This record gives sequence, C-alpha cells and structure tokens, in this order.
Amino acid sequence: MKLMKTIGLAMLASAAMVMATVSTQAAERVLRSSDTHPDGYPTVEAVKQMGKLLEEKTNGRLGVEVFHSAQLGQEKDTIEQTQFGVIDLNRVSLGPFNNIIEETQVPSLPYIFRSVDHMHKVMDGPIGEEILKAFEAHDLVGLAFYDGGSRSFYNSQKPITSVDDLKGMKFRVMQSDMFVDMVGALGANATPMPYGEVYSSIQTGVIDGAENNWPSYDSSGHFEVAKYYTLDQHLIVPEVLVMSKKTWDSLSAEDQAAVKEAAKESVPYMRDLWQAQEKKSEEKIRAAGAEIVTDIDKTPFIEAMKPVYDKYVTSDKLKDLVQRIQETQ
Ligand code: GTR
Repeated sequence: MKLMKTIGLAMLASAAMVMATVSTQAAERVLRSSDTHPDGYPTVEAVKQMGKLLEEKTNGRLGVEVFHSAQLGQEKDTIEQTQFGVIDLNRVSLGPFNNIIEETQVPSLPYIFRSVDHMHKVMDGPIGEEILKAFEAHDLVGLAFYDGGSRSFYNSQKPITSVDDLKGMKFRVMQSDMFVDMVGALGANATPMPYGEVYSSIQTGVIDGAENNWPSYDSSGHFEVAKYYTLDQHLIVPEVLVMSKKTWDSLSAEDQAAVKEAAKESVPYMRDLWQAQEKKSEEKIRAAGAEIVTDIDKTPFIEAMKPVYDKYVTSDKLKDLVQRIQETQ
C-alpha cells in the first residue's frame, strides 16, 4: 500500500513535470510531439511555435505538447511509435529514416549540398515536396524541413587535419547504414548508436568520437569529452517534422490544412533561432577550450565519398533526384 502510494506520488510528480512542457494547454485536443533535444533548443522551440500557430488557426481545436529531451525515447524508437500512432508528431533528423524511406538518403548523402543556402533552395522547392510525399507510404506525413546546419567530426584523441588522420578511429553515427559506409569510406570505423548513449560511450572509450553540428555538440555536452572538432562539414542533413498518418487521418480536411500551414510557417522562425544558436554554441565551445580545426582541405573528403554514392544511388529515382539537386543553383 505504502509502495503504491509512493509510486502514485512519483507518477503525479512526473506528470507535473511533463505538464510544464505543454506549450498549448488550452486546446481541445493536444497532439504529442517528440524531440531528442532539450527545452530551448531551436527544434523544440519551433514545434512549440507550430503548436501556437495551429491553435490559432483551428480556434483551439488542436494544440501541441512537446516532449523534449527524449522523454518519449530515442529517435529510432519514436519513429516506430509515430508510425503506430502512439506519438502524433515527431521532429527528427532525416538520418534515422534512411533505412526505411530511400528518398531520405538523397539529402543525407555526404557533400550533396554545396552550402546551407543550396540545401534551402532544394528543400523549399519541388524536390523537398517530393521527399515529404515519400513519407506517406510509411504511415507518416511529412510536414516541413528544419535546419540542422552542417555536421563535422569530433573526437577525444587528437586534432584531425586530413582523411589519413581518421584511419582506424571509431566514430558513432546515427542509425543509418549509409552513414556507416560514409565513415568506412574515410578509413574509420562506425558504430551506429542512439544519440543518448554517445556521451558515456566517448567517456568510457567505447568510441573515439562522433559527428554533429555546433548546437548538438554543445547541448549534448559532447565537447566536454571530445574536444577536437574538425570542420570538414561532410553532411548538411535537414531535419524533418512528421505526423503519424493515423493522427492525420483522424483530422478534418480543414484541420489537416491548418497543420500543414502551421508547420510551414514555423520554418522561418526555426531558421532564425538556428542561426543565433549556432553562433552562441560556437562561442561557448571555443571559450571552453575545445580545439577547432577550420583550415581543412575538403577535396579528399569529397573524393572519398564516391563509393557511398555508387552503393546507394542506384535506382533511376535516386539518380534523378541527385542530378536535379546538383543542377539546382
Ligand atoms: C542532431 C539532430 C537530432 C539527432 C542527433 C543525432 O543534430 O538534431 O535529431 O539526429 O543529431 O546525431 O542523433
């Protein structure tokens, strides 16, 4: 009895904590949204903003509650839960979709985008729409793309100044076969694992490092255990906001349109937050004494990626997408 009471109290306490993350409490129906990042991170704030817009557009019929900090689980698991309809909305990197939805491999290819501007042009246009559409065959509805900056390698061992320096080192990658091959093509070893396990894996020496953008390198605390960061910028992977197809099908056409609009309208808001956060995180990490290698010749990195393109860009559909992306000015 006493135990039950304690459990009951603990549940109440955690319910109260969860309540604190509700962004739109007044709505008649509150959609649950997952994010691996902590409160205040640009993706979390963008989905809260999306929820506010949605509540306005639907006169309070729909709102959003963001469960940040991986409260609902690590990305790969939350994707499955979203497909099952247990989670309504999910903000994830495209990486963990690579093994499920082949179209998502294309914007996840190393060095496919020449710059963040190039990525925006592509993902804001018809190619982006085509990739969003591809989610539907997998019980998901693609709503909008968010920024994820560019990802680079960091490690606990030594400054990396060339492809040769990576030889034999162990890096964590997102759970995507393509990223395993990407690291392999550079002569290093990849260990796919959930984001939440990376800090302790670096600390205990299970891996030498990982790869990510400035804000994640900062908010995850990885810079504390892996202070060598080399800006080789091998990936500019967009992030995506998806809805469970089950949830989508339960909405009226009017509310579906409001969801799409609210998601799209949260994109410029997210991009502003992102730019500011990249600068803040870079300053913080530099001040903390991390060693940043900026002067790096990317050409050998780009050349080393040819086998990855050869292995993954095989169907006519993907070849055409790659060509159109490369031709986008
Ligand atoms: C972050 C991204 C997350 C997650 C993470 C990772 O940059 O925003 O969604 O994918 O990287 O490396 O797992």
